[in-house]
Amino acid sequence: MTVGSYLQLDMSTPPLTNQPLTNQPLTNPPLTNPPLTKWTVTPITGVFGAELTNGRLLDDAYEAALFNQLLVDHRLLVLRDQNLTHAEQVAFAHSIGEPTPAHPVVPGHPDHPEILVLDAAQGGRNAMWHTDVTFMPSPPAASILVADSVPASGGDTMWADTRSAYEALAAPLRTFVDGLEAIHRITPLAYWGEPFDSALGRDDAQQLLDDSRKVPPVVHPVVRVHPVTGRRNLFVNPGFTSHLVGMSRVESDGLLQMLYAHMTQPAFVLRHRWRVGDVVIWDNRATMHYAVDDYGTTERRMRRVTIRGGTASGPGGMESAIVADPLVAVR
Ligand SMILES: O=C(O)CCC(=O)C(=O)O
Ligand SMILES: [Fe+2]
Repeated sequence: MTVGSYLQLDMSTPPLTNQPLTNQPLTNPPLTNPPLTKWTVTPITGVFGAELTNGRLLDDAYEAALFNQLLVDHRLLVLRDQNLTHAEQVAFAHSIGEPTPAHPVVPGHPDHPEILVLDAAQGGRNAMWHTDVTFMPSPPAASILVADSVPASGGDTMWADTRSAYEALAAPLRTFVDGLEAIHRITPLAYWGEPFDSALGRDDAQQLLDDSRKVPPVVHPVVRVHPVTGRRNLFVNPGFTSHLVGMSRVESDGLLQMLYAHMTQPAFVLRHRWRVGDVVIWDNRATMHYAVDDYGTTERRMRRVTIRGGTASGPGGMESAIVADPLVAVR
């Protein structure tokens, strides 16, 4: 029997209803037909995320196809006590897909070019809701984050399930957002000619402006159809989405703020309390995340590897693309 023969791939999109959240179909059910695996799969919230226990990544019984299935089913997987070395993190990334270089503009680890080191002492704090690298036409499909040093308290990371958020929108809003397109930029503030946020120092502001000149803007559908599950999710994020196409700034900012407030409601969010040796892997196509910055100058060091992904497809067939004209939204 091959691995694939017992994978339960749900390609169907269930009819969308507009019921209160508590009446929504359970999107994170315990697996009713457990695959033949060593993993014990424990859902984390009522809508997404699962902890895998009772196994080690990359050991003899590890099955990449099964792992990928669990990842798209649950959107986020937590594995404690893995203590992966840098080389093992990269090897694991190869087992589930093709690792990308660490980042389009930030240099990777000197010995492991796929690894992005996020050291709080070096400014590696990501206290902003974002989906990784959506300023590129083909953002990563998944991210693999390992904790090397964590504060005794604080320094948690939060993830939001953008699929459940989409499915819980009122029906007329789902129809409305299905047809929208959004511009994403490495430095969203720079689009409007205002890279100089008052919270930034001069060097950081200069860096933002330089980055924005190196990486052209891209357009993505606001609603993404997941390439594996066929389910729809919201695909805008405050970190990199600068504006909606064809709208005034008031319209675009107002709509995006409403979507962000909706997406970050506690019912769609989980919060991970890190221990050294943890690995968290997320489906970067259907989630966004936020690293809580509540630990002052305490040491916190993480390392990330991203898995190559494809362009996003919208419900009407719109595909992500580089934007030749950065004034695309000016009417
Ligand atoms: O430091 C964290 O918890 C998350 C950092 C982050 O945004 C990422 O790894 O993509
Ligand atoms: Fe991130």
